[in-house]
Amino acid sequence: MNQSTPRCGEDPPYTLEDFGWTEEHERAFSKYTGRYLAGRVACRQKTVWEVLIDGGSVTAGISGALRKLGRFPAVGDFVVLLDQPEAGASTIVDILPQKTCFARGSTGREGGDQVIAANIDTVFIVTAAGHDLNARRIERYLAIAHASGARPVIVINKSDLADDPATLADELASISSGIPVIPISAVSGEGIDRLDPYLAPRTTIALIGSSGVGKSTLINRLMGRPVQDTSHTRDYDDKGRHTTTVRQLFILAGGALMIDNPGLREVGIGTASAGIADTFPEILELAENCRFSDCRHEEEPGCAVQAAVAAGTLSAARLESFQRLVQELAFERDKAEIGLVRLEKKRWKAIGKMQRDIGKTKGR
Ligand SMILES: Nc1nc2c(ncn2[C@@H]2O[C@H](COP(=O)(O)OP(=O)(O)OP(=O)(O)O)[C@@H](O)[C@H]2O)c(=O)[nH]1
Ligand SMILES: [Mg+2]
Ligand SMILES: [Zn+2]
Repeated sequence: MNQSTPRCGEDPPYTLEDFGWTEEHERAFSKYTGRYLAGRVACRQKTVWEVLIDGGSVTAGISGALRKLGRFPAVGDFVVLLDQPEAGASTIVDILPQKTCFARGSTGREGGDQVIAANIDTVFIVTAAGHDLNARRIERYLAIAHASGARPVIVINKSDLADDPATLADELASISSGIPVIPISAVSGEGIDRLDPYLAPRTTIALIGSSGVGKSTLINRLMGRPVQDTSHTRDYDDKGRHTTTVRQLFILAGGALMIDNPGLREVGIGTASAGIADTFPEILELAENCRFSDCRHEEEPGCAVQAAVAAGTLSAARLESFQRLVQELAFERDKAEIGLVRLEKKRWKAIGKMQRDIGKTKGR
């Protein structure tokens, strides 16, 4: 943790309830009696976790058993700590069941999803007026947000730089099928109050988006004081360095919990098939009328999806984006199941089947 970041212990004393602890957690925790404490992970630095507990925070490691199982607590997780003051350390010995889990596909060869944050109620997909605004990337974020179980909200920051922020919002609304799109300026404060409905006390919001869109600037504004470093680079671009390097949970003045994340350079789709269905509901609906149940919506006869493109009711770019995500999903699943060997051959075969599977997960 860098020096400018205040430790949670410096904030007024909070209770577990303030961190979002519920009766469900209480029940799951009740089997632990003795020198056990419950807490919520606020920050992870490689092998050290900062955990918020009743009245303060502790720094902890994890038990050998958790390590062996590869169960590493994520920011936002509720955990069980074994309190060992004589050893000068606390140890995380269990992770309580997660309500939601926000993950992205890893871009490495091993595959598998990488947890970004746990127990998130709302995901602010933060983009910025100007170069970052990209419908295709937002569809990607939406797919993983939908799959996580958290509610997505699209936040267009830097509205002060846009000639007409309302038009930008309208453009994005057309790809987001009912998801709220809120233009704000973290610098001028314009539109910030429209985020209030999502900032109820004890609910958890994660900020995700590219580097430089202003996630930390937004946290600082909502905290009412500078808790996070922000970049002073004027002409930020996608290749720019990342200012925030660790995920961290903050408690806003109003009582909501907000997680700042490092900018995501690449968002793999991971295994978020249900998320794809919710992101492209109109395509799944059209596909029900295709002649072939395994239609790929390419050149098949009787394809209702292609017919909609021809009729101008579905944009070709959106269909392309859907197909790209479906292919990526097929690829990720194969990677998880059979490794990279034999992949190319299997890859294309899987796509038709994948689209059928996605149809089945719709609405789940
Ligand atoms: N004009 C304008 N600039 C903004 C706004 N919000 C943030 N910025 C600027 O954008 C730059 C990047 O902001 P950060 O908050 O560091 O961005 P970030 O999303 O946290 O970036 P990473 O930590 O790298 O992921 C800074 O120079 C901010 O001052 C805004 O609403 N309007
Ligand atoms: Mg940041
Ligand atoms: Zn079709």
